[in-house]
Amino acid sequence: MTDPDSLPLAAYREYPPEEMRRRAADFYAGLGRRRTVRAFSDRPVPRKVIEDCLRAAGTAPSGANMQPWHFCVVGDPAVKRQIREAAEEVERAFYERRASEEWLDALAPLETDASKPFLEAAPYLIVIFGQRHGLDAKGNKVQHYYVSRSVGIATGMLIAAVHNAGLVSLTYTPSPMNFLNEILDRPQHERPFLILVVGYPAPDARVPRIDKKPLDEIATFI
Ligand code: IYR
Repeated sequence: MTDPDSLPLAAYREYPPEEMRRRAADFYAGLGRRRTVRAFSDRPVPRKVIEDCLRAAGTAPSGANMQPWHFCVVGDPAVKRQIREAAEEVERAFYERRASEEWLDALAPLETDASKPFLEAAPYLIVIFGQRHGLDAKGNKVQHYYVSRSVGIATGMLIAAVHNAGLVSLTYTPSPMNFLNEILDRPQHERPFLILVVGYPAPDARVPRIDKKPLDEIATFI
């Protein structure tokens, strides 16, 4: 029996093998140019671009299609400043006390420290929350499934969308992140997942000399 609520797969497009190979290679070449950037310009970015990148992220697959995410887009300079101040406090504790020597050694090539000027310079901070449960129209809890996987997938798609638009991003995770619920007035059943800092790179932006593992190190064909 055909499910009466199902639809034909109208949007699917098959490409001839040669075109498929070219598209896969071109997509890799494009994503391969993405770099995480920590020095942002304060040049404004059209809000419509951010909206479409968020719409792209919102197409992500999720457990039982619950779409257990919320994207809080911070453009207000006063709120960005609040986030910077709270984050730098958390980071000072991290760099001075909480981080192990091993962790600090692993971070050394990135040349990070507790100072986070990008949180005020960048035009947009997209604070991504995962919702442990949903709420229906009557305020009853709706179970969510595979929340961290779902939010991780949506975040990956957002990063790719931002890159595709010609902007740069930084995946930023102060720890702990619960100060974001207070500043952004998000309910306790939403957990901050990460802050995606988005904008143009500073004209003098530099990136660490790091590389990605080759295919034979990251994949096994059986
Ligand atoms: N949140 C800190 C430390 C940090 C941790 C990891 I794992 C990184 O990949 C980079 C930084 C900071 O942003 O400085």
